[in-house]
Amino acid sequence: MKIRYQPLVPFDLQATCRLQEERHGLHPDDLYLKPGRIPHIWCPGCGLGVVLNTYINGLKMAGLEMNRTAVVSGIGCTGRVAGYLNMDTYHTTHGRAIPFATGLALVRPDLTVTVFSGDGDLFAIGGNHFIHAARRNINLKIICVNNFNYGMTGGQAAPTTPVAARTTTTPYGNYEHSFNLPFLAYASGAVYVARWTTFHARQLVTSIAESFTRKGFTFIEVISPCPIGYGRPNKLGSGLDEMKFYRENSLVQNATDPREADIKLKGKIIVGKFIDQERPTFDEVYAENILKKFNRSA
Ligand SMILES: Cc1ncc(C[n+]2csc(CCOP(=O)(O)OP(=O)(O)O)c2C)c(N)n1
Ligand code: SF4
Ligand SMILES: [Mg+2]
Repeated sequence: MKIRYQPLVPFDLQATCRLQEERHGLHPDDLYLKPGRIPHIWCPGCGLGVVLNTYINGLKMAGLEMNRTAVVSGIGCTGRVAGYLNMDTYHTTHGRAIPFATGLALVRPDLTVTVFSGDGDLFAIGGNHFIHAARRNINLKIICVNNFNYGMTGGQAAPTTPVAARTTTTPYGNYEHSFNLPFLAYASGAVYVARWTTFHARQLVTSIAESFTRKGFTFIEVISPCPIGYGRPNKLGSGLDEMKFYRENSLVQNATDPREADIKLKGKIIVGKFIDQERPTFDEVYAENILKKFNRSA
């Protein structure tokens, strides 16, 4: 293939559209990104670029067509992924990604619907939607980027902020117990539960690809650096320092009982695939128990 190098001017829509029409860009993954949207808004050292890249590679590994997939996000730095991916994406209101995605997944069971959002969006304002979608086993692939705070709005405490961690709203330390997200997902009914950090990019790609092949509600937590909102008040250094911390302090323990996976400030982080089980999905139960009565199929 002939590669023509053409420097991209930020937000040069025409140049990126041309590259796309030619079906090549400066990087093969450009095809997965909406023309003209790069550079992104994320801070230097933020982990979100890694997570976006692993999602693209998860699609590739699973062999999923972009026109058979959709991404729904809420509001937050993480929620911005929806604006960058070149597929059907929906940037919904804060905390409402799961109900929006539920409707989409129910009317379009042929699509793989991913909910891509932050810890605050999915577990603070959106927490109620999360537990009920998991309980119903709606066919949704959830990727939650956990940076332990509300990054976008200035580093406030979230339900994931570890005990004693400092944030703008907990300047003397947070003394509310934080959610253990894999345990919460499992207890609510998720069929697939994994946790990785942005340091574990390869394992994360495999988990994302694997989750696409599972029927029902899957949950992947990605621990990700937020050097601005969380790293700075907790003296964790740069984004790269947070990656080094993950390398030195993560314990890969597949099949860990999720209740053992609590995270403590500067403590060890247990990562791995924790749960992989089958349970009838909402669509299956509905078809079997309701539609059948009216001689209708899903
Ligand atoms: C209804 C409503 N309440 C509050 C906000 C303000 N708000 C925007 S993003 C956000 C928190 C985002 O945190 P998180 O989901 O963890 O995403 P991050 O920025 O850390 O990736 C809040 C509180 C809003 N946009 N809408
Ligand atoms: S505030 Fe944090 S999460 Fe948001 S872009 Fe900056 S580093 Fe990333
Ligand atoms: Mg967050």
